[in-house]
Amino acid sequence: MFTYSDLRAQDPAVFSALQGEMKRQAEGVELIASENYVSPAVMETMGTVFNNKYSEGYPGKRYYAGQEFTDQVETLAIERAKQLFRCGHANVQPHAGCPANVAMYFALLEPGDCVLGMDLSHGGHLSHGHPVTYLTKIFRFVRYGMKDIETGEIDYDAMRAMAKKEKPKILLGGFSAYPRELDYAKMKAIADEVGAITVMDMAHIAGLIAGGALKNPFDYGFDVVTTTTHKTLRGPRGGMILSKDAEIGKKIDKSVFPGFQGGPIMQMIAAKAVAFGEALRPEFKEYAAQIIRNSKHLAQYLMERGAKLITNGTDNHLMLVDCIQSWGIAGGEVETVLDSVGITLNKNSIPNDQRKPMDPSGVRLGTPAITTRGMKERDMEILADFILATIERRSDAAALKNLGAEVKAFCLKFPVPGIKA
Ligand code: DSN
Repeated sequence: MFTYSDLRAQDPAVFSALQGEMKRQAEGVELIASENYVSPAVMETMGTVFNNKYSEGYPGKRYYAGQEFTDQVETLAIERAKQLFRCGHANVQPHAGCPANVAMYFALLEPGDCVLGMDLSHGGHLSHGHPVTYLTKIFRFVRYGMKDIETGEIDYDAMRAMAKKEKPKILLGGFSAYPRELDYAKMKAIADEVGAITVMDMAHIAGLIAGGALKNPFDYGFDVVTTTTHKTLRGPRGGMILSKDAEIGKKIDKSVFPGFQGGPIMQMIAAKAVAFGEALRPEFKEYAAQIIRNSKHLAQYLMERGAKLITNGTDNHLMLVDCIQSWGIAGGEVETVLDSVGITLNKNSIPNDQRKPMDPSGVRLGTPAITTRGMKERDMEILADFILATIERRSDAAALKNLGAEVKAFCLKFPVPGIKA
């Protein structure tokens, strides 16, 4: 456990906010599908003197002197990432997932080139070419989506037709709100037909792939995989770009630095090495499998009690609930009332949503963080009962107060790593 004694003495205002956040995390349920709790060792590494070093370049080829130990930790992170995901090259310097995707596009495309990616309203991500991003000023994004929202099956025939018509240079997989698995073999075959590079943004499911609970796109011949390191992979906040071979890796490295970034954040790279070391251990396989068992159990339990889930279930760590169909209220209202009892999730658009993005019909929830705390299937039922009771009694202030106390008592049985309750 950390004492933060220097911070406490020097800056009471920041310490007080930190104390509040630690209490919030310990006493509440974290169901935001992209969040997790890192181990004390990863947390410790993020606060080390590696912060003090400038290390532009790559191990063995830096611009400044004094890189003996930064080279050691970056090499460890690279080698562990390659081993974890069975690929030939890893760049561990991207500061986050969006910068990783931007560097990837510029490494592989020329201005005006086309990318065929997942429909954003079917679960795709902003960095896959949402019109609000500057990416769309430079590259042309076209879309594939689900054939059937009831099953979540991707329309691979439409994907093939679109690929033949638009001749994309990249066929892009990946999502932040899609509860099913992609058929990488079919995607690779379509890409090969039109000469496209295959890229998977596995940010949400990296830990599930690392733990062997979901398929690895590299096993199906994918060329490049981008990711964040802090979601299911349970590492520090950051990004990473993996490639199947050193040839593509060279282009990626040039694009990350000096193309887009300056000095890498070395304490985070050291923490990535620690997190990847954890993910290589046998117990991480069990963690990944339990995330999915919890997710499927929670999904089933909620559906049996009237919740309408997009695709009627889940194959991964997340589920998307249509709140209008389930309970006759919008996602934002569900988010707010659950937050009031200590259950955190996020409002989310659903496919073909009739409502605006800031006031959508759905909520997204996921099990990576609660699984890290040690919750199992029976606990999913308790959580679902809290969720359903909170929504049902949303106008009853006294009931909400009692529910908040019950949620807190329940959570305190599952310590958050590194936080003393
Ligand atoms: N913010 C992340 C998520 O919640 O999925 C994606 O960028």
